[in-house]
Amino acid sequence: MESALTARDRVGVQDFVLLENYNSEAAFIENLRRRFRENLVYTYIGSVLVSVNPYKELEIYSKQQMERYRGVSFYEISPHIYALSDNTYRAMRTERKDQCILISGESGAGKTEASKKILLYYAVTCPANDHMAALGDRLLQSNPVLEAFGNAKTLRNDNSSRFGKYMDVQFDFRGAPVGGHILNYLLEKSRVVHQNHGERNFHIFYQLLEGGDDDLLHRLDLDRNPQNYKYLVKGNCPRVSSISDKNNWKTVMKALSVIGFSDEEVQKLLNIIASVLHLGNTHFGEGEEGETHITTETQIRNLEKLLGVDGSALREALTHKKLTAKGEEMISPLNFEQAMSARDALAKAMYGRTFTWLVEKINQSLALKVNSKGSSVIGLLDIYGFEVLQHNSFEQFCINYCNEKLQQLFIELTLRSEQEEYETEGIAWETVKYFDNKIICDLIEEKHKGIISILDEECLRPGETCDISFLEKLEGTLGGHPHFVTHKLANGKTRRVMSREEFRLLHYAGEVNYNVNGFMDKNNDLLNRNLKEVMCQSDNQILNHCFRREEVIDQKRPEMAATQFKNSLMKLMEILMSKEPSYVRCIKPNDAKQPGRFDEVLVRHQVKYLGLMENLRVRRAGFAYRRRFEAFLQRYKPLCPDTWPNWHGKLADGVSTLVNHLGYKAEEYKLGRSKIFIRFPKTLFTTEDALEAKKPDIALTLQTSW
Ligand code: AD9
Ligand code: MG
Repeated sequence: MESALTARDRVGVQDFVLLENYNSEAAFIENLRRRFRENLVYTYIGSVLVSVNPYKELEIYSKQQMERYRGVSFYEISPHIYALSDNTYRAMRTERKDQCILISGESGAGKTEASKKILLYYAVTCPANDHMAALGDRLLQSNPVLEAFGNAKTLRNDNSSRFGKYMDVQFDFRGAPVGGHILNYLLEKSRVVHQNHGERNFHIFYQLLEGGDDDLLHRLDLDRNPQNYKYLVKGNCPRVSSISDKNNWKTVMKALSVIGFSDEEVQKLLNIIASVLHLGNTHFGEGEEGETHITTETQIRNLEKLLGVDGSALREALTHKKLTAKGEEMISPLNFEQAMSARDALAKAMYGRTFTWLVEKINQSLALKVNSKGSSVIGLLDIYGFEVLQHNSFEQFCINYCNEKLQQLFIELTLRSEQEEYETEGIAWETVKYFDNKIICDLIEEKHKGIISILDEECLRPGETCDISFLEKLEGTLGGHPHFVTHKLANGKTRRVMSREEFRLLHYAGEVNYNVNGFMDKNNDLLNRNLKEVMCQSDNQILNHCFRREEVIDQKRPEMAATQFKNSLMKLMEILMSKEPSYVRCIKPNDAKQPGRFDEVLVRHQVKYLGLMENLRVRRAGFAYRRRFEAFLQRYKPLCPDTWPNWHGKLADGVSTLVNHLGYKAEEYKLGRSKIFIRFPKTLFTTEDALEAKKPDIALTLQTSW
């Protein structure tokens, strides 16, 4: 048999805290690489799970594997997403405290896959009765539906989530899942009308065209070729080799029915999806006086039929704007550009609001049907990772802001929990230096002075405002801030590498240049009132639900997009703070979406911005390893005649006897109130080797995973 040392050399350590040189980024990455080469995609940093996307199906997610991890102590078995799921579940059950699992990482790193695996683990391993079994099904089926409408092929990920998702799973006192609730964040609506080269619109459009039967397409007046639809051709990428739109269509239709959508609701939903495509094909002509008219009557007729709206009212609303000035209503014609953007705004609003309706419907289906006393919750957060594209806009600004907030929460909570553990164990806390990104969060969200406030103010300011005037405002207020840069240098000269339309934020994860073009429009997210009126009058129940009369009557301006997002993030932070967090930090090994490739530069960057080295330093603050007395004694008791086969005294005394016998020196370890803390990995390895020499079969569980 291979010795423990060579096994460790070959496959690295299963917990980074056991790295000899825990300050070395190179050692960290080498450990990841070794494990990745051996298909060991999971590694711990204490209780944090680091996961590297294998980009291939591994045989580690079977039911048997689930059974292996069920009820087994976290550290006694190789790291796995199931171990984390099980541990979280048991913590919820035994400590009766709500839990949450925060999954982070960049686009394509494996967040959504991880969240699905966690959900599947609960659906399979938790107790259930008939009612619960149906609930488990509905929980699982919510994924294909939300992915069809909220995911798209991007350059980074063929199945990229274009919305953030937080899902609560509620368990009853017996530990059976009894309910669920989803919160969705900021769908990337701009994708409905525009896609970058090599990217697609949301999956559902292609699924419908590819999978819908002839009768359905005939009823919706659609033909099968995505290239015939303006909203689908921008990326020039109608098909994706890794995706079967046809099969996924079937899955989605089945999932909708399992969740409880009626046939009629599905029909109305598809009417809206088809209408978005017809809207995209609606064109305008310009008259001699600059007035705009619609040149594609068929599309208007289709919309009239599919949405149950009045065609002439729609025609008017697409080419005119209704204003109220001094209490009087005025109609003013739109020019060509304005009409195009009114049309796009309508498509985005229809799609975005329908997505929210879908989530609400799913929530109704998952809602607690029985009064469940003593229930507790596990929350799952799968939210977009930090994004740096070639061209970064409002969406990236919001996404990266969200990641700043999550990083802050991570720092606060890991530091807090470490500190608390040291305190409860009665061990002196050694301060660890780390970068606190609060300064960047403030830069973005502070009232009056932050970027979001300035953007809102600029959007509300009467008179001539534009994206550039917004940028100038930013410069005026924030110039000189250590994390904010524009082309203007303090000495009045200009920075040549930056465009005049950009500002740069120095995020905790790296620098990002944002182009201000479109910021004001996207933040305003305005839809002309007369278009809203037409939608309100639709006889499609979904649209009726999405466009309320009150909205048209009430002239109060709703909150702007960035502020809405900020407020929903604040609420999310509160939810997460009230729960016990666990973390999955996902890493993408290469940009080519290929198995077996480990791009060191790419991985190093992610290790940096996920704050993993800091996380490790905090975790190691003095001690490499810690275990509860009983777990430590149970494992190593064969090594000492006084503790073998059983120790009958106090646990602390047993551990003390054991480590004395093993010759641990005073500086090598400390005993807390319920745990032993070991300073150096070497001490533990020597003990493990001794165990392996004595009891090869016992040592195997730990050793094979090293
Ligand atoms: V994004 O921010 O939504 O764009 P995610 O969610 O982080 O991104 P996702 O989970 O969708 O990434 O993973 C991307 C692809 O990697 C998947 O479609 C799979 O093909 C692949 N993947 C991810 N995790 C695993 C895994 N554990 N095993 C096998 C995986 N393949
Ligand atoms: Mg995802």
